[in-house]
Amino acid sequence: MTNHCHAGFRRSIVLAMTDLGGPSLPQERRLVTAVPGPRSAALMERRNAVVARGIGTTLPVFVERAGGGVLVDVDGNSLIDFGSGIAVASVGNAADAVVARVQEQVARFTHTCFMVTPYDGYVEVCEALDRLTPGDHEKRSALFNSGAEAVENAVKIARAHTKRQAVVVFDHGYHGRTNLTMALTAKNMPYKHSFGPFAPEVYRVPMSYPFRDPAGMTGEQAAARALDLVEKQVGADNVACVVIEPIQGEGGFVVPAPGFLAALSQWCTDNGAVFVADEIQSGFARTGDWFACDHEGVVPDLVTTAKGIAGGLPLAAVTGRAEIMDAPHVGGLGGTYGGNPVACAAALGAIETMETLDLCGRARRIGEVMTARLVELASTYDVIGDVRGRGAMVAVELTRPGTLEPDAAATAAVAKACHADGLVVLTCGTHGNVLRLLPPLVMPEHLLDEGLGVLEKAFAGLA
Ligand code: PLZ
Repeated sequence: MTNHCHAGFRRSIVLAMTDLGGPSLPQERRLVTAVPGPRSAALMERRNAVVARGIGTTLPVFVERAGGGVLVDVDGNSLIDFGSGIAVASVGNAADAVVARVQEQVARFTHTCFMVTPYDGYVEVCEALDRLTPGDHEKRSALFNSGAEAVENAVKIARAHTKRQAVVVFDHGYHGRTNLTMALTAKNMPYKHSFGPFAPEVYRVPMSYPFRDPAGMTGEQAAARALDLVEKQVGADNVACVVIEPIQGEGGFVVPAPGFLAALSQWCTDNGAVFVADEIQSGFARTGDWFACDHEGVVPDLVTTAKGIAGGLPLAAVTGRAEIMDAPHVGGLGGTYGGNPVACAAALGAIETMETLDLCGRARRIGEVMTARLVELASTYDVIGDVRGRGAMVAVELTRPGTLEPDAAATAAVAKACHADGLVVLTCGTHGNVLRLLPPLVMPEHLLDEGLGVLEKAFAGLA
């Protein structure tokens, strides 16, 4: 079953929008100084004097405006955005419907605390989550501020429901930077190093990673490899939940072999554990379906969402089976800002944009264009070991030619060359050897083509 989203399924009632996807910024790559330019460099100096060292910077370019497929910096350079602020600005920056709804809401009220005196925007977002997340069972949602907070709450809910403690996660998995989610996250540097001790009762097992697994290993076999360890080392009866990104994000855009997710989900059903899909990076039209789980018809018990849900405002959610979601006692879940009214207004604008512009369809088209070009690139440059992903969530993994040995240096060099040439690309992967492409789904096709051209030039420059 594939649950593609339907254009126009939800009509715009509140706002008269004539120009939904039409960003007013010129959609062009334009370099008028070196990148970074002098103004960005000066701001970077100010930044370094007051911002804690622990907060990193991928590209020391200060942004002044952004929209559609471009970021315009303080020196007047217009950069093509293949990052979307780490898969957040899927509807584009300052998308018309997001701006209009946020402006309307911010002028009426900015905060009451939903736990004190509620408001309808929160309810409307939960209704949308109910409708859009996989499965047509009865659902409930709870709203939070960040992805990590959503994952923490999914674990709380699963533990309250099952009255068990163990949490099963996967190699290369990423779930956040809070104490529990650091424990769930695989990679030490930079996320965990020196920040322990970490939360207990977290067990990591092998992921299905077709590029690195034994040739021909099926999804079912990879699931059996993982679940055998769970049964022997944890005990099925102790497992509260299995938490997995259906396509891994920070860990390297790892797409598991078909059947892997379904087998894990079935095991959870058979063993009374909760199957949690962390769709924080892969969700909300990014992969060409509303959620990555839709692609294989997998229906998780709980889904965590954030990032793309609210067009850039901080909002996150846990959505799932009513009987699981309602396990915690009244007052057991919450937070001062969770489901803030302005963030909810933004989410309603973002969801409306995704439906009106059929951004699922757009993500599939972007995926076709990117994948075709990258596969061609891989046939030219043997440092590209793998091209993978789905929809507008695509990556290349760089290895020493003919081996599985990660080539982080080449990856960093390509990213650096792209940045200097006006293309924002991000890297990821446990070994830092994956270039990931996450353009806004409203990226005009001529910019997509031009961005891929910049990437090709960067590979040519490696030789
Ligand atoms: N789960 C699948 O991708 C956030 C992290 C950036 P927050 N990924 C970007 C960084 O270096 O901090 C993410 C994710 C998945 C959870 C999270 C956490 O979401 O909103 O960053 O807390």
